[in-house]
Amino acid sequence: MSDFRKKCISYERVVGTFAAIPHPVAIEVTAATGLDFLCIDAEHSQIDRELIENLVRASDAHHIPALVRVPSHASEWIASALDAGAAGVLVPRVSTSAQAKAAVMATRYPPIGERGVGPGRASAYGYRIPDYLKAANESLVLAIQIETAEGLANVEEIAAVEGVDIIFIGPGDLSVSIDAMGPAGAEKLNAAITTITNAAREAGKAVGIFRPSADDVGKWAEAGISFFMLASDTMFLGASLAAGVAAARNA
Ligand code: 3PY
Repeated sequence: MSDFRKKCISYERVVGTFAAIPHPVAIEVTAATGLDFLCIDAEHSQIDRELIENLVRASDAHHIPALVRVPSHASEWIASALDAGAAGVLVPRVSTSAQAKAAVMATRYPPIGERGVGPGRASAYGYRIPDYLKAANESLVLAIQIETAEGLANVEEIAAVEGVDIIFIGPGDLSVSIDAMGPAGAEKLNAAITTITNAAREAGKAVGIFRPSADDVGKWAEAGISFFMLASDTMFLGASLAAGVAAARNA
């Protein structure tokens, strides 16, 4: 099993960020910061399949596991990200156990799933297929994202699906879906996050969450969350430049 999956499924705290800038230079900068992983965001960016492979390559050069948030549930996207050498996938908008099972099927080789065998970068373009087939089910991380009212209602059945490693909470979409946006919705949103966390931990799954900053990571860690996606490269770039500009103007 990869060290990264071992850490994830044993509830060790891991901290990463979304990589949304479509260039390997941004991956090199991000990968050198001491984080545990990064997640190439192909859902909310202009990153395409060919670029995913180059971004994974850049992350590998720094020995940082690169997950890919695929833009859809399509097995072709999951296969392509994994064949490119991603350490795992984050599948967004999973609202039913059937969708969670389909993600497992696409991510795991038989006998657990039905991922197709291809001579991609992950298996040294076919030279190491037997080794890769043996290692992949044990080493690849499957995170699925709960971020809808339907997903919240079905969380127990979703969390029970075998082959899923991490239940990842998307608070932004969830707050929109359950009508809990802004400060007025904070209590309702926090209750939903707690419900998902408790259901997932009850089912033996690790829990992840997106946080725009580290401000309340300690609080959510105490509640049982261990996988933290801290903002994104674009958010950090904007925030730190804005702070620097403001400081320079006032110096
Ligand atoms: C959310 O907060 O909804 C997310 O998907 C985080 O990217």
